[in-house]
Amino acid sequence: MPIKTVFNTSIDYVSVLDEHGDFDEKLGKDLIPDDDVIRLYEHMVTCRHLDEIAFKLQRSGRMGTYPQNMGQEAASLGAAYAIRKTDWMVTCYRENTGLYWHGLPMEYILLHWMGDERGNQIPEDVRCTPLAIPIGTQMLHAVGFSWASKYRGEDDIAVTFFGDGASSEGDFHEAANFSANLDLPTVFICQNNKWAISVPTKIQCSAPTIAQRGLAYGMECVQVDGNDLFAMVKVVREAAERARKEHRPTFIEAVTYRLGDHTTADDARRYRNAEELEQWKLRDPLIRLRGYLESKKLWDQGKQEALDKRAESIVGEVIHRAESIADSDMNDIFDHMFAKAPDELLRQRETLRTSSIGQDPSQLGASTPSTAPSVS
Ligand SMILES: Cc1ncc(C[n+]2csc(CCOP(=O)(O)OP(=O)(O)O)c2C)c(N)n1
Ligand SMILES: [Mg+2]
Repeated sequence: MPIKTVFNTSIDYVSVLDEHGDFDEKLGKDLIPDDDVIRLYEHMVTCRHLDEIAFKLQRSGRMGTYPQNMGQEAASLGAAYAIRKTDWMVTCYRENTGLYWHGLPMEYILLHWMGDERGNQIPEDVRCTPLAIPIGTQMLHAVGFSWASKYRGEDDIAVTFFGDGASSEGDFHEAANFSANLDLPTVFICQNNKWAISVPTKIQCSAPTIAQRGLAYGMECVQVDGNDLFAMVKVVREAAERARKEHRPTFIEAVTYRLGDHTTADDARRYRNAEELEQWKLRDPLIRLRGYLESKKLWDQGKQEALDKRAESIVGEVIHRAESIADSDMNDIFDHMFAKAPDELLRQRETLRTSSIGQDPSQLGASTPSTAPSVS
């Protein structure tokens, strides 16, 4: 029997506004009205400002570890703009710009990184989940949301974000397999920023694209310029439509770059080449969008200065709200795990209340002395 090809495919790369400022009129036609492009640019600038200030808050001891989002703003924002507020955004930790657009108040993410759990108590009317720090877990949660939506006969979808590193986790493969085989409305967006901390993408993915990982599960797959807001809106809109109407998942690989360190606990200069960074700075999504607006005479230096001032004041208020939140009730750390707390927990609750924690010998596993030690 002759050999025949049973599978043949290719992966498209989508770009609308490229790094040289060239705009594809055909692909970009009616994609985003000018007024919205301005609002989206203003939002990106404000979020960049917050990102820079968050870095300084960590450096001055006012916040814990923080992962900067700088350089990756277009990917999550384009997606958030393309979906509905009733859809779920299930993210990791470099999607602040999209989450704020989707409705999450900005101080929540600061509170999260300040170690305050109230930053994870998402308001009821905002359809997003707390930031997922264990790499990859959130993709499975997204599949749960999309399955629930289909099961109830609703048309909400779930859009999940993860990194290139996360696409090597078992969680991704389980989520993708489940979603494709059960026909679930999930959009998988991999932000390939070239690095998983100090591990370059090419040593944990031997295939030429990450997008093709989705092919194995029978999904539509596409690679997109993740620093191009227009291209992101285009591919996510198409994927959302496919999810809503056909209940089919899509895998989108958004090619981007993190311009900062992995987190404030990292120093990327130790493993990343300075030249690579300089090249990607030129592809900054903010520079690109500003250039687009200026070329259409929709933006100028005066508007930029006014925006920078506005952003400064918005960010100042956000930080004030995060830092002036009332102290939480110490009992909160005991009260939300069990319907009926076990005795040991109740004992800890009581000892904490009387400030005796660490002084009770039985808590330290030491036997209680029969007589008090003499003090000479
Ligand atoms: C399950 C798990 N394993 C390891 C880590 C440690 N860790 C934190 S971030 C990271 C790399 C993630 O890389 P990627 O998915 O590409 O996301 P990026 O940080 O580049 O946005 C690792 C290994 C973790 N948080 N969770
Ligand atoms: Mg990465």
